[in-house]
Amino acid sequence: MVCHKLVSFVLILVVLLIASAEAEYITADINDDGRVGLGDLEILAENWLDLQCTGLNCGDVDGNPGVNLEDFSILAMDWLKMTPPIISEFMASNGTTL
Ligand SMILES: [Ca+2]
Ligand SMILES: [Ca+2]
Repeated sequence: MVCHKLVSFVLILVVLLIASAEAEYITADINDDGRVGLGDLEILAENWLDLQCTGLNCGDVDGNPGVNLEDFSILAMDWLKMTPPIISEFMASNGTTL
């Protein structure tokens, strides 16, 4: 009975951790620096209306080939969003790191 509760607790914890990890992902972080800003806008602008552009590295944020207003609107919605820093056990125990 106790083992059943422990397994259920661990499963719920794993699901919550996976859900929170996905929530931290920022769609429009084109240059993968952890925040959406001018660097991402620059990449999107360089490839503006390029129909051959596919993939995040060239500014195709929505996954549909080409860089257009839909990609820009996603970037605008994510503007200035930042990925929260990952605090490791070492950083948490070392007061000089933070
Ligand atoms: Ca970025
Ligand atoms: Ca696109």
